[in-house]
Amino acid sequence: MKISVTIIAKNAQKHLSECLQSLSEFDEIILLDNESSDETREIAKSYPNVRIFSTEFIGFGAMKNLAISYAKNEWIFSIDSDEIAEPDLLEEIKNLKFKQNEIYAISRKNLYKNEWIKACGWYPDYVNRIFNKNFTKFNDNEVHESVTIPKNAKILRLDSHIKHYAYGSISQLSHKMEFYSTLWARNNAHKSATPLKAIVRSMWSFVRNYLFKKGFLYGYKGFIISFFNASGVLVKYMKLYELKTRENSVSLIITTYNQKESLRAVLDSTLRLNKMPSEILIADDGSKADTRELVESYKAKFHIPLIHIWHEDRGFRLSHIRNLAIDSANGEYIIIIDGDMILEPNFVSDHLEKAKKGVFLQGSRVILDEKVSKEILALTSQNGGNGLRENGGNNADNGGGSK
Ligand SMILES: Nc1nc2c(ncn2[C@@H]2O[C@H](COP(=O)(O)OP(=O)(O)O)[C@@H](O)[C@H]2O)c(=O)[nH]1
Ligand SMILES: [Mg+2]
Repeated sequence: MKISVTIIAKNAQKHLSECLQSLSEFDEIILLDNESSDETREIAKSYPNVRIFSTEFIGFGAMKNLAISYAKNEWIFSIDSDEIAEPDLLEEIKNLKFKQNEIYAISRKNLYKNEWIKACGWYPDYVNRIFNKNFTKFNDNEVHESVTIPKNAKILRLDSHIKHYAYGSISQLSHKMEFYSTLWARNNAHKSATPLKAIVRSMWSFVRNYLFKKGFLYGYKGFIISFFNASGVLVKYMKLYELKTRENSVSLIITTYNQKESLRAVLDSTLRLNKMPSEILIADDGSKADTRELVESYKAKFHIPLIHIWHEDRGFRLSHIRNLAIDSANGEYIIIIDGDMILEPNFVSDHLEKAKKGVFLQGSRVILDEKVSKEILALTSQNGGNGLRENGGNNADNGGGSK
């Protein structure tokens, strides 16, 4: 059959032979291996119609598209390594019309521990799997990927099935729940998430699958499947909620090198922030002991950790100490400033307002001349660290500060 089968696989030895065996009539099978450490590649090599490629994990959607890009035929049959094409499916595929705008959907028999589960929303479970690669492909979702449906597409449902070894154990259910919920939360930052929504949705998911979709007919298996489904819903929304409330995890990194007086002024300005970071790290490019003493003396003034990261003075090694500080930082969001930049009170809150995944935010600075700088530093040291309270306010009024 002049169709390219595409499979992405990771540690798929358990069902791969059966899978490939069921596909032996196809012209070629592209197997894209995602860093398997088991016998996946060896098994694949023993089938003459298989071509093996490799990738790291780049997301399920992107991996499926990468596999398609290696296919020599226009028509693609995308199947997973734990799925088996049933014999009558092959016959049905042979008789398809293969019009370019047609997408063929196949129903899956999903198995839990070798039992076909027809409840819990697991059946008929149509998935779009056969299509022309010049017409469509998968979306780039990291998880829960699907074939993009163009406007003029015609989706046709086939009568025969794919057998899917969906889950073989409770550990597998729980492991996948953990993996998929993390990916989902990372990819759905635009959605809203609150603890209440997480709880209500997950309870509804359980009731729907166990009662309305008749999970109870399958004894403990129906219960476990509904339970993990519901847990998945709870955990994915809660993970998203935690990501969204990441203002609790901002690391402010301040670089310094033997500039104790200005560092004091900078630390004073951080004490006046209207939104505190969750920690401050002083990235010290090898200052003498007096800087350490200054940092020590400030620790008690903060209710957040103030951490001194220091390496030996062996020349200008600012990038290195910055990287050390970034390595030690616990925050999800990192802000780096120099040890002579006095912050406006809204510095961190402004950042959080604009913070976006994949975006670097850059601020500008108001450069103070020597006279003003000296006055500020004199005030700071005179007042034992509190002298800048008013000056800082003036700076803010003038639109100054480093943001
Ligand atoms: N679980 C998992 N599967 C992967 C990964 N990379 C590739 N795969 C393959 O992706 C396909 C779908 O994975 P599977 O665990 O069966 O997910 P399901 O869609 O929940 O049934 C299978 O062919 C796997 O071998 C990975 O990092 N994790
Ligand atoms: Mg599977």
